[in-house]
Amino acid sequence: MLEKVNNVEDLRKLNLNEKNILAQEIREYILEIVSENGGHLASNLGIVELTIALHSIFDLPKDKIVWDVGHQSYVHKILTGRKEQLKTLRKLDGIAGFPKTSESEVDCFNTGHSSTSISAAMGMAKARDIKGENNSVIAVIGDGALTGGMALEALNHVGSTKTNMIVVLNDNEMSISKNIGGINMFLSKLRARRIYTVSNQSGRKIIEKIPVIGKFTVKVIKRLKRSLKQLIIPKMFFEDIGFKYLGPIDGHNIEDLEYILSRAKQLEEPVLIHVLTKKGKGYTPAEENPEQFHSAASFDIETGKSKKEKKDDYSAVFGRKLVKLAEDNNKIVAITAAMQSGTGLKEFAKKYPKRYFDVGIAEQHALTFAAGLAKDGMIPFVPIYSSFYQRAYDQVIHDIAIQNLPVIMCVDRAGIVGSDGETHQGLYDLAYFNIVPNLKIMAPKDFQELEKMMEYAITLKKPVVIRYPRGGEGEFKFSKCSEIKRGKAEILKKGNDATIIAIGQTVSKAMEAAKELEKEKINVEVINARFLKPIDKYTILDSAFKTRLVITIEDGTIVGGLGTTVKELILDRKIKNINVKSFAYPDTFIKHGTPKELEKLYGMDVDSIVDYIKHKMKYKKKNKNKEKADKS
Ligand SMILES: Cc1ncc(C[n+]2csc(CCOP(=O)(O)OP(=O)(O)O)c2C)c(N)n1
Repeated sequence: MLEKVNNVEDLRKLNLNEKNILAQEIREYILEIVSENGGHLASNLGIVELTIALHSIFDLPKDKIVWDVGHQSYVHKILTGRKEQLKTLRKLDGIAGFPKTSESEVDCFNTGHSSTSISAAMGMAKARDIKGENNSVIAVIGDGALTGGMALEALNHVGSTKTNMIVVLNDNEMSISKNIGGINMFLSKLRARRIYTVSNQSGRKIIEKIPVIGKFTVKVIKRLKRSLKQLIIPKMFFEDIGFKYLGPIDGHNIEDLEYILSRAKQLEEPVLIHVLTKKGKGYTPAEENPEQFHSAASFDIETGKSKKEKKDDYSAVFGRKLVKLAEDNNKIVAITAAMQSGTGLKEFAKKYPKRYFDVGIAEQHALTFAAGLAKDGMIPFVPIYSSFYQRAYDQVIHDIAIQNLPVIMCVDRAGIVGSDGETHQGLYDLAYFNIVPNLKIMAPKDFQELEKMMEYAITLKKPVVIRYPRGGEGEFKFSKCSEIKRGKAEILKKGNDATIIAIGQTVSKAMEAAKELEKEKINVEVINARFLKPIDKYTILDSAFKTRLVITIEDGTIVGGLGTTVKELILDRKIKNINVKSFAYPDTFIKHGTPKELEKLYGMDVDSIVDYIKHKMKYKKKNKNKEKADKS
């Protein structure tokens, strides 16, 4: 069936039975691709029938579907002309793992971060109304994403303004791990209701057809139903805030889905369709372990086992160290925004359930909650991915930094993350935290230094940022780690020809480059900055005076981070004849690809650094010889 279906027109020619066969074939196809390329498997397996039904009822691009997070859009891509291209999923220059307006006109909005769909869809619905057009707008959002404040803010707005749009709530009871919180408790009450079926719908249609008495009967039944609902379910939250609630409905029954979607299409008010699905549907390992298959690296289809050798990574080191620190210090608490395993907190959660908090996909709340804990004597560690820290920027400034509260903000997945692409690259945290007063910003060169920084952060009793990358240590192995001192950099190698100042993971690159350059008799000084803030002015300026050629390296944006800070330092001192070159990512959004590919593409690999210094040294030598000749 999949062979015959290249686009929505082909899909619409199929009967129900054929659509069900197609659903199974799409599952197999996605499984094949994701087992090779890696990707968000479980969410896509769970949404196959719903996507088929959506495309059977709505006409894109006239109608708009906004996919929340967007990680579940593979089926949509298959059905909208990108079936073959999906084989390049998440590869450099291949199909993105999230909706991209640049990829197709039926991807009406770029997503990647959670809880944005209802706001964006509402904007499109209001724009339609202002323009006097007539199309449907649908937000497809998971129960996990519904825990994000922005989704609730949007529901609040849509319901009260009676905006004509549809919210499809894809409820699989899972965020990445088990969904949590009051909304989830409320949804479970709704789930407990009998599933909405076409049969009771058609019964209702028959009654509706009886003239006069039919209408009266419908009214009575409606009233009765409402009062029953109120008896069984304490509060119909969605209806109370202005939505028509339809559901719950079986999310793997295409017929029922098509029926309810076409009904919703006719209504001219906010509609919420509550769809129940199974995450990982159809692939046993993913059904049994949806968390592991939420986002998986390449794996063996038969066994479900990862093909990638499991190596230690920064998140795991962070998690283990936090457990140790918490043994001796009962003030330490840990907060996650729905990323328990990704941030290495599984063991902590098990060992210290009272001091562990999963707040849902709610980064803003996580940080202000941490501020409250810190204000009253606790020591909160808050590991959140760099790109998701963006969500909580004002909370960091307003609730933590201004009050100088000792919250330890651990910025995981800092730097290039790879295949998830531009929404997930952790390239901005150095720059956006750099301008916030009161913060101390550190980045470790290896695991050992991360542990030392965590210990040191506790002693500071001030707001601290520690940023570390996805995955493991760099190529260069450091034998020891000196004590961390406030605002002090670490000179790792002495030299006179050039100064390399690096921070975090890029320190390993600096040492590799230095080793390469030694072969050419170029002797560089390598400084591990350790702190971006406060920056170690003296160590940096001393070395700059000596070598007159300064290279900075950071896995962040070229604007506002280490490079900018070092350049300002040198300009402030009005030092002449010092060359400064910054290796950082350009002022643009960095697409998906492997970290290695992207490093090479943007000249951030060791070879590019070595080539630059070699070239500069030739120039420097020429100048020196000329100076000598002039003097003689
Ligand atoms: C702001 C933000 N925080 C965290 C994430 C990481 N994340 C991606 S998907 C996901 C869970 C989403 O659950 P749900 O919406 O129920 O979708 P499902 O995968 O279960 O279909 C999380 C926490 C994110 N994308 N954006």
